[in-house]
Amino acid sequence: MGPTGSGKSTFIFTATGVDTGIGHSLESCTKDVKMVKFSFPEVSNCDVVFVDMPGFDATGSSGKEVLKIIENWLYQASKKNIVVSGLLYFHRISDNRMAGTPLQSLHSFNDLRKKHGFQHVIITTTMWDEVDEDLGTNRESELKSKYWQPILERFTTGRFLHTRQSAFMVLEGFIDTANRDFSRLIQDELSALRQQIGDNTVGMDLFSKVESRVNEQDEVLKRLRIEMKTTMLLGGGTLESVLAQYRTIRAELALAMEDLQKTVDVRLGKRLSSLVG
Ligand SMILES: Nc1nc2c(ncn2[C@@H]2O[C@H](COP(=O)(O)OP(=O)(O)OP(=O)(O)O)[C@@H](O)[C@H]2O)c(=O)[nH]1
Ligand SMILES: [Mg+2]
Repeated sequence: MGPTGSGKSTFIFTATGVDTGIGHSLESCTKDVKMVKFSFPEVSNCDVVFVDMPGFDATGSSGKEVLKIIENWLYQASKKNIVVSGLLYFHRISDNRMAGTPLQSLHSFNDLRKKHGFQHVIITTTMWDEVDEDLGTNRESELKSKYWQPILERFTTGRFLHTRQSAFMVLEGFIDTANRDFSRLIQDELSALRQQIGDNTVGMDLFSKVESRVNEQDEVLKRLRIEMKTTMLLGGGTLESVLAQYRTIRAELALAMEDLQKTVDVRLGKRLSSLVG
């Protein structure tokens, strides 16, 4: 969320390659809520769904209309049990005043956040290529102490530098939390699977293979993420070899699951299935 033209759709395009509609004219571009599902095992073992919202101050619509569109989406999402893991709020670091639109937009965002009880906010600053870095850094500090801190209860900040790497760095906190939750759910599903097998000895042997491959895959994914970060920050690294290892384990896990399902009549949990899907 954020003011029109703050770079919301550009961020999604840069991270996923999916163009939800980037506006290059003076008119607001995104008019409706658009969702982009993104799957990238090197970063996360669960799908990330981006939701692109219209700008709070969209041209041709009143602020109230935009809020209604956003609120309606949030309401429908809660009815479908879609959990919003966090909110990205966009701000152009090139804005040289915090008055009018950027300020009103921040207040509207905060009202919405409070109303829906959202805790996790990442303020994402854009247009860093349009300002001198020192000037941008000073602005960022001033924004933190005078505007964001007094308005938002809890937030972190991230700089979007128009690159895919920087988009992932911005999302890191959300992705880490989602990965931890996902790993916990996988362990729950493994316990449920073990219970289904009961005292079937052959089944338990095959289950052990599935379990160890799942845990190996989890480990290799953690290493892959560290490699990704190192490669992004420093270049080089051994990303390719860890990636090859990940692919091998994934194929072995698929075979182990197939063997288990051929031998014992078990139902795999949604998340376990997604590990090889
Ligand atoms: N120079 C520069 N231009 C950017 C950056 N991010 C976005 N833009 C440009 O800003 C313009 C608006 O970007 P959008 O992504 O459409 O902005 P939006 O927030 O989705 O706008 P609405 O859909 O109207 O709410 C486009 O011309 C983008 O190419 C950035 O970091 N640097
Ligand atoms: Mg847009």
